[in-house]
Amino acid sequence: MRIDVVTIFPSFFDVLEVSLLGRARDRGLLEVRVHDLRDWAHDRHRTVDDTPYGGGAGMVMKPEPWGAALDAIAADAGERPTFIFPSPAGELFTQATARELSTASRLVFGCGRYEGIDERVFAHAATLGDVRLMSLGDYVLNGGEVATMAMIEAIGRLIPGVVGNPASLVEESHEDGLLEYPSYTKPAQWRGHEVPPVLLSGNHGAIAAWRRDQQLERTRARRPDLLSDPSDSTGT
Ligand code: 6GU
Repeated sequence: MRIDVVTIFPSFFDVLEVSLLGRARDRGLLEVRVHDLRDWAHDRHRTVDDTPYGGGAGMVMKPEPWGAALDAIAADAGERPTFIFPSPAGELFTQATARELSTASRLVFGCGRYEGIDERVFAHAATLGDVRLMSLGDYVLNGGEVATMAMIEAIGRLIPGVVGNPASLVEESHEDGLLEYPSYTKPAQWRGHEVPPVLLSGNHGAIAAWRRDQQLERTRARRPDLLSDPSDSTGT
């Protein structure tokens, strides 16, 4: 997979080098290229924002640098990429979204700042590829950079070969629509807290039943919204 990121803060993405995804890149599974939006701003001050038509607070990102950046990246792709614009006004990014996007060959993340990007940029991007506005949840970040990092990590670790043990991907939170069961390791007694005895029993059937029970109990307590979703696949 090839991922391009357009941002006014390219150095934000330097940490990708040192993470799990750095190794994915070294193995040729994932390439991330980060571009400075200001490289496509051609006035003396490399301006990327302006005041909003209709008035209001804050600044809006100008369409021209975005248009030039997306044109150049789409031309280089040689196929129609999927453009992802992080936005608190987007559709919710979930594990299912990450799975779907992990099969794409070209993703382009457009990181907005200020009060947003001129709306016409999304219409133009739609002439070059698929466009998705994606939100991480119901809270507001200052810009798309942190959200893009989170989405790249969620998507990248689902590319076959990126995570060493594929079984660890199957058993984790959200893959089966439930929260993950609790985990323990040695010692069996620690500061007066003990490991649930069933896990020391060697009875694999009882362990599997206990873990499923814990998943349901935690999900009911912490995320009842996951159980009431009629589209869930858990049969609960
Ligand atoms: Cl994707 N972007 C911004 N700016 N804020 C957010 C978000 C995204 N998701 C939740 N809050």
